[in-house]
Amino acid sequence: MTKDLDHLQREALQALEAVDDEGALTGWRTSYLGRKGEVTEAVKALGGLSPAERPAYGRRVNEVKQALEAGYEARLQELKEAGQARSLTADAVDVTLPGRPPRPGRLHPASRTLREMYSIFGEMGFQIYRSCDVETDEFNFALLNMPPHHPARDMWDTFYTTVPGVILRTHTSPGQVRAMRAYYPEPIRVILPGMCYRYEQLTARSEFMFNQLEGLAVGETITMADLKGTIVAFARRMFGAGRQVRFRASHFPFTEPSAEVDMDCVLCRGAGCRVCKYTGWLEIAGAGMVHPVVLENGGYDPDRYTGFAFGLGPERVAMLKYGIEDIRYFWGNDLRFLAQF
Ligand code: FA5
Repeated sequence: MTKDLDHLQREALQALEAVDDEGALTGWRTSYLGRKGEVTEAVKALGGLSPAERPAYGRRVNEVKQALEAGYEARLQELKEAGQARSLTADAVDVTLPGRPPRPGRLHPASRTLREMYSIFGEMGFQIYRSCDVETDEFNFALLNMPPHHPARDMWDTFYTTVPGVILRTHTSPGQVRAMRAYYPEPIRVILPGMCYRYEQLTARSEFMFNQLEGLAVGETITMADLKGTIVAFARRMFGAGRQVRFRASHFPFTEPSAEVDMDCVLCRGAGCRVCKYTGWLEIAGAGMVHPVVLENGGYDPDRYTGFAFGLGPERVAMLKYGIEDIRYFWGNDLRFLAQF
């Protein structure tokens, strides 16, 4: 009997040497050490032996079982190591190859223009005041001297939310009252940038969403001359020294007097061309002296304080600066356009 066990051990260990992958190793284990495997059967045979034969046979069959189990573990380890070594050579990375350069992002032309405007106004002492994109009817219209049914509201129709009286702002001007209430009774010199939304016919010059940059100065000695000086300095810093700026009488319910600000055409320098519709001038902003009613709504006594305000369109400024023909490129998300900046 023990001779058979010697034979079994020799044969199993020889077979183990020939095993060269983990699948075959599992098969080997089943046929020798599995529930119906040869070693298991040999252990079961113990029951049929005489009491005299049992101790020697039992000891030997245990030795065989342990030798095979140890052989199995050792082979498994060898196969795993060989597999790892193979994949290290097959999947090797050549670390000396040049890397793929990451493509850095860039600023959107509107953000770029806004930042340029921040730095110009920043040098003139203006701080940035961030107001809300989602506004109330009260701030967007009523506090700016446009009570319900005021005809000027038609010019600035907008998007409405499902909450009555809550709208997307049509201009950055509601931020004037918010800034005044935040700064009162200090003098104010702020710019208010951000998105505005309008129910608007889309054209090459008009979008339904666009940025504005509002300027607001309030103090005890502010005059129209300060407004003109500020806008002229901005135009010359943004578009080059020697730019001509003119103020054309206009009307906004929240400024008195009000003006549209024009700059001589960047293309023809005032001679007249297609871009300026042969007038020689391009409109860059709405502006004026803050209306006494608005000063009062912001908490400032209009008998003591005065202020100026203006509203610039950064996309329109960028169109002039970079010669962009159609404002719809800005939010069309076409990389061929955006990658040029
Ligand atoms: C206003 O929105 C006033 N709140 C401006 C103002 C501020 C006047 C402070 C007085 C004092 P207006 O609707 O003209 O005015 O817009 C101002 C600027 O925003 C325009 O000159 C233009 O540059 C830009 N803008 C207006 N509508 C659009 C549009 N649909 N698409 C792109 N830019 C626009």
